[in-house]
Amino acid sequence: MIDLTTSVAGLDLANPVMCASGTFEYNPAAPPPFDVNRLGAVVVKSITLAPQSGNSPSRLAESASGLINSVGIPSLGLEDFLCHGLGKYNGLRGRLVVSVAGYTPEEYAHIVAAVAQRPQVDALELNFSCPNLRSKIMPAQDAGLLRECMAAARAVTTKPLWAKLSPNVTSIVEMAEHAQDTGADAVVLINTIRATAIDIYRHQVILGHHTGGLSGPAILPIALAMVWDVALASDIPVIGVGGISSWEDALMFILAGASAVQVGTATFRQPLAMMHILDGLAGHLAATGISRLRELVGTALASGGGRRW
Ligand code: RRO
Repeated sequence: MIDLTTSVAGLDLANPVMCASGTFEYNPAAPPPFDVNRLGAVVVKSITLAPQSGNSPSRLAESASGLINSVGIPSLGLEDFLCHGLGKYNGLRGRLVVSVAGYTPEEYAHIVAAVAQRPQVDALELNFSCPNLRSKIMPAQDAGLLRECMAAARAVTTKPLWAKLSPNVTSIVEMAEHAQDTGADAVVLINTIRATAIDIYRHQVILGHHTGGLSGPAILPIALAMVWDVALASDIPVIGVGGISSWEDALMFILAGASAVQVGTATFRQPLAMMHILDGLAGHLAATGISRLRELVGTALASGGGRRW
């Protein structure tokens, strides 16, 4: 019997595979071509306090093995989410994680307090790292602001809080420690990497916001190194995300210390990617005679010689 269960800071998941925020919209009126209840968790696109329309087009540009987005969190706002958006997930049997984005510590506290009260919400992912917002500085790039936002959210709920961090920092380990210090139960590593693209015929930058965030296979080794660094240096649970498109990719993150993984850009190319990853992980365990996936979490860390920081 293959056991794919895992847990993230005490929150049990049926398996380690979840969708990355903003890359998979669940709508029971137009269901996806797979059983959503097979996912370890569904992570909802970030919601903001006030409605906002997102960035002007173009919002997407392709690059080698990657996708650059500058979507800018189109959001109907907190009230709409609570009245209409959240209800779409009522039929789900798996875990539900709501991603939250704010512009100030007070906004994080306000949204988290309201969303966390809802019984169907199992955890909140605090998006501190969207590269496409109007604010000049994101919390994930400013230790003081990160600490304020994290502490403000922590003060209003006992539900699990996952801090999603940015790769665009000098030390991901230090930022993860700031998040843990101020109340994060887990860190989600990584958000997209700041990037851009130029239209060579128009001599213009392609994205309406000028720059965006790079995702997809191009960023996998970078994300993996950050998961590895944080897992080696600290005991905060890590959720790995960045370019995962196969079960082998997912397994690398798990061996590097991720308790669970998120799949984003791969779903755009292959809508069944998450199911293939799930099946592939189960097949690998069966083939290698390992019955429990959680036994594999972090097992490659020993080859790194233990703690380095
Ligand atoms: O909406 C976006 O532009 C966006 C978000 Br919230 C995020 O967290 N990461 C990203 O690459 N794009």
